[in-house]
Amino acid sequence: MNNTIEKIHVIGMQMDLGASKRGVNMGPLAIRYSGLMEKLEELSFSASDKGDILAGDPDPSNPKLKNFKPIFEANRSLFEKVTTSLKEGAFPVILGGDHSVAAGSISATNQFYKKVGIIWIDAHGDFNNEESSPSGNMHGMPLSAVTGFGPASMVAFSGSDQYVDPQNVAVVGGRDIDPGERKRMAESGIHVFSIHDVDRLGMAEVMKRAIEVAGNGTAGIHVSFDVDAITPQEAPGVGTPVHSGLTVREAFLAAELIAESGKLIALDMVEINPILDEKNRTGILACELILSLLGKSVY
Ligand SMILES: [Mn+2]
Repeated sequence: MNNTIEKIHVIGMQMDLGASKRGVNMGPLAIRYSGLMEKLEELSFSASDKGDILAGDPDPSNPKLKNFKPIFEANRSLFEKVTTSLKEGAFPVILGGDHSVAAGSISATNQFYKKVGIIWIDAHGDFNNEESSPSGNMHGMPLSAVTGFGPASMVAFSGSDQYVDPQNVAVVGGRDIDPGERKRMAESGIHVFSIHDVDRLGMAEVMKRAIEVAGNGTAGIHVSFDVDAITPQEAPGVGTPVHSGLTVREAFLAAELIAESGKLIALDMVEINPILDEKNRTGILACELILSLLGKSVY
C-alpha cells in the first residue's frame, strides 16, 4: 500500500502515569507550542487539532501494574478517538504522554486495518508484562501488550483480541533493555535493531530492513517514536534518558526514509518531558520529526 496522507488529526494524551518520573503529560503542549498545527498547514495538509485526553487520578492499588485503571481508561478514550479518525479517513498523529499511550493507538490502527506493522524507535524495549517488570511502570509494557505477550488487560478495549504479528515488528535504537525483557523479546520473534546495529550497518540500512519487516504483508506501518531514542545531549527533555543514543541526523534520516516508503499509517510521538527540557528544544525536535515523518523534505 502506498499511502497518500491528506487529512491529519492530532490527538494529545496528557498522561504521565505510566512512568515513575512525572512531567511527560505536558508533552502535547510542548509540541503544539513549537507550531505543529501551523506547520502542518504549511505543508498543505488539512490538519485538525482534536484536543487532549486527560488521564484520571493515580491509582496505587496494584504495584505490578501501577496506575492501571486511569491508564486503561485514558487509553480506551484514545482507542475510540483514533478509531473515529481512521473511519473519517484521517491520519492520526498521537502526542504523548508516556509510551503506554501506544497500547490505545496501536490497538485502534491494528483493528481498523486488520494487520499493521510497527516500527518502534526507542532506547528501551517496552517489552515487559506484569510478571517480568522490575518496576510495575506501564510505559515499559505497551509493545509486549500489543503483540500479545501481556498484559492482556492493557489492550482489552473491544471484544476481539487482535494482536500485531511479532514478525512485523521492528525495534530501532534499543540500548537499555533489562535481562528478563531481553529474553522475552528474543523469544517473541520481533526484530530488534539495537544501537549496535545502527553503528555497524548505518541508519539507512537499518531502516531499509525495518521497513521491510513492518511493511511485509501489512496494510501499513504504525511508527511509535519515543524521543529518548535520541541521545540526551540533543534531546534532554525526555522521560527516561539513556546516554549514547541516536544522533539527530540519524533520527531525521529514519523519519525521511519512513516517509519515502509511503507506508506510514499512524504516528505516536511520545515521552517529551518539558520540565527537563532546555527552552523547549526537545519539543521543537519532536515537532520537526513529525513533519519529516509526514514527508517534509530538506530539498
Ligand atoms: Mn518507550
